[in-house]
Amino acid sequence: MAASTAPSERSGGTSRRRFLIGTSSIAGLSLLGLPGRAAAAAGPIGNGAHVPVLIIGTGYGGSVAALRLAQAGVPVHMVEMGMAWDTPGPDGKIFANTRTPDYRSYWLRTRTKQPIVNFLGFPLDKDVPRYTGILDAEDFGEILVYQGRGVGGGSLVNGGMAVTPKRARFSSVLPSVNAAEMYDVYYPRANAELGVNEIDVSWFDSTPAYQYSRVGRKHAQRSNFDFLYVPNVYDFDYMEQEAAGTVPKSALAAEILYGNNHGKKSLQQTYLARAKATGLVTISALHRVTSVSPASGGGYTVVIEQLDTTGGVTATKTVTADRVFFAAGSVGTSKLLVRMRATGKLPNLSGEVGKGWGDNGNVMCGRANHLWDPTGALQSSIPTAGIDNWDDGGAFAEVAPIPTGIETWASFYLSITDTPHRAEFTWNAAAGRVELNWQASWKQVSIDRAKSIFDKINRKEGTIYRTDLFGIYKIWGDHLTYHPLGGAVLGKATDNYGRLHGYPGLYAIDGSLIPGNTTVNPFVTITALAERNIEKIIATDL
Ligand code: FAE
Repeated sequence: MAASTAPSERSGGTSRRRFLIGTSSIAGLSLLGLPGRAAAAAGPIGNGAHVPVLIIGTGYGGSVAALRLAQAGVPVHMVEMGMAWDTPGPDGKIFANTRTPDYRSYWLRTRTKQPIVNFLGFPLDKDVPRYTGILDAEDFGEILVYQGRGVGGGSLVNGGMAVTPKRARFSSVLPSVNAAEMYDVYYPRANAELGVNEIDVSWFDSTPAYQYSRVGRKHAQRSNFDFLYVPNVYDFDYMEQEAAGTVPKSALAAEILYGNNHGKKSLQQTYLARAKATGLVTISALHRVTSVSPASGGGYTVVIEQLDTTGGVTATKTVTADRVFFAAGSVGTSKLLVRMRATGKLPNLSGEVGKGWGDNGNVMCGRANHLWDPTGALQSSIPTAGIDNWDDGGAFAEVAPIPTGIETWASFYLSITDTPHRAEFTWNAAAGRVELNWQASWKQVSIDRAKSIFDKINRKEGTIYRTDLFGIYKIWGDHLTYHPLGGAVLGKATDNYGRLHGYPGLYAIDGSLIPGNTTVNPFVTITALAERNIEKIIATDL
């Protein structure tokens, strides 16, 4: 019922930490006998290279690891299968608009795969040239898993909703992790580094761009649900300037799913910028790790394919690394580890590898409002409102935009739900690929939980569900997830800090550690957990 800010605790407390890191950085450099900032070689990794630390992937987990290792004086090489996303296309922009997807929008597809497939009976997808674009809609048969591809991982494409879960719920997700430490130290640190900020409620109340959220708030409150203003990494001061017409528009020009050209603090602007500024971090973009195995002289042999923008392999490189961090995301890390175990490259990995995968209970739906209740032609693409019915109905719903540029009279929601179902990645030797045994029917639990909110709102408002967004007469967007989690679960496939059982020097440090659900949007938790784990690893392993 009450309107409140989401429970994120972001007190400072980082200055002493920065000092300590600064000190250990100097110590680390002299221990390693390295010439400081000149230590990292420029350019993509070369065949035959030997690096102290190789990080697979440049999303949240990988970026945290890179920054903290570099600050401790350890040179780091990051390998990213997607593009660098630092060069404008022919239209002068780096990223494509959601209203006009083009070659930049999808990872190696010849046709877009938009989360909302239909609008007013018309299919939305269209042909695009095959390209190493920014959004991957990876198809596992019974579920489509959306992921960001490029330097910055999911931070390039996501909604920026930066939610710290309620403390009471955290321990049900990760019982082996000291919650007091997380909420006193690592969540505040993650929020500060990510640049999380909150919307000015008086502006929220007055701007046309959030009329859709105000309608969402009104309907939630009239049905006695808890309504939250959700923090975000999009700079709300910038957004206010967009509304005033003084800066180039991004959130107010429907940019989000295929990247934001302005305003959003993706990892490129935060962790990765700071990591690169140490001079000790190098990134090879359009490089995909295909194999990790113990090297005869110690450390690990890593095989990497260099890609061109059509996905073709232009070179295969073999390098050695003393330590390897798997930060390829829940799906990327799980696929690599499962394949390495099954094909004898890393046969001693735990039987738990591949297990505990979940979709964070994602399910989408739209509601059709009355004609006197418009949601606005101008909709900020950055969601900043949520409805919390977790304790009573097992659902947390974000009030999401449909930034079509026309009035739709639709309210749109992405719900995160409490679902018991967990899938497993396995190796199909005959097909030569990793498969996921998720079943489409498992989404019924998520639908039922989401209905705990929207059936009630519909009853109260005298409204109905939209049936045109996910097909013809299909209410629920239950074919996808934006929030893959698990596959190398903390305390199961790894120890309590992400060290992979069976192989000293191999770590998982991304969403694969989290067992399938975070009760809210996941990236703040992924970041905070990575902060916790890398601190321990630097202190004890390096
Ligand atoms: P991730 O960010 O996925 O990074 C993994 C990186 O590894 C990627 O860049 C891959 O390209 C790369 N990679 C994979 N395999 C390889 C390989 N073999 N070799 C080299 N590189 C590889 O992992 N979360 C929120 O909290 N709030 C939101 O508002 C939100 N909205 C979202 C909207 C969309 C459309 C999507 C797709 C996701 C959204 N998420 C949101 C989820 C969030 O972005 C996701 O949980 C994190 O990005 C996961 O972080 P990781 O570090 O696990």
